[in-house]
Amino acid sequence: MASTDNFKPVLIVVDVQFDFVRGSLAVPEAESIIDGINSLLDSNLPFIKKIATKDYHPPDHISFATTHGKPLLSTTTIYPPGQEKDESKALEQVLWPVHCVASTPGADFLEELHSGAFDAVVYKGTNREIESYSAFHDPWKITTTELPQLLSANGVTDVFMCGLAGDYCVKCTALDAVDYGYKTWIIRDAVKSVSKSGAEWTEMEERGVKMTSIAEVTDMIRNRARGEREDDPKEATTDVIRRWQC
Ligand code: VGL
Ligand code: ZN
Repeated sequence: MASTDNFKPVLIVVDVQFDFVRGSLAVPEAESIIDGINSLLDSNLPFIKKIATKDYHPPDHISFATTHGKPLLSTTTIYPPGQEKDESKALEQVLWPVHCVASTPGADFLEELHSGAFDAVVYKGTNREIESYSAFHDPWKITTTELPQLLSANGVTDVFMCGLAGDYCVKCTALDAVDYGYKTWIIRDAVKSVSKSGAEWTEMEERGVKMTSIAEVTDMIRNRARGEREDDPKEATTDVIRRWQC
């Protein structure tokens, strides 16, 4: 029996940029996930959109240690701009090396990434005073990217995510995707984290994010998309089905 569910999956490839792979904030083992991500981008899996995100900072961004004259990986307390006295809005910010500065090579997609496959690129962290790990909005919801609109306008049901870093931008984007009501999946063998602790996977699973793998997602998306087509009498021609079998 063909399935009757509505299934409109998107792929979000988070921050596969030079600085996070071989640059100033290289994530351990990031090189090892590039081929897998390219295989997802190359496959003619019926994602309705393939979206990239880019961390894209001004040179004196609030998340940079140099901006505060403090040691790398120390922390500082940040507040929404103009609300520096509001302790209820205080957040602890890790101070990073300068990375992904807008219009510099460090912010470019990794050269080997098959970036021609992307339908859209979402930029985040572009405001000097505001950090945003999530590709949806900053933690205070002062700024929002075009991602929420992009997903809702396309009737997306499921968000499949891979990229860098599992414990920062991938995690925050996944948790927001859940909050926006999307069924959210992490393609586990296509993500690497800054820290080795692994706490991010438990945190995400506790919040409703599902874990999957490149192999599993490939099967799931082919089968469910085919089921959708078989339900639709107008489309259930041999040609269409053959096309969806890849
Ligand atoms: C990220 C640290 C700082 C990320 C971005 O993409 O996960 N991590 N800025
Ligand atoms: Zn950043």
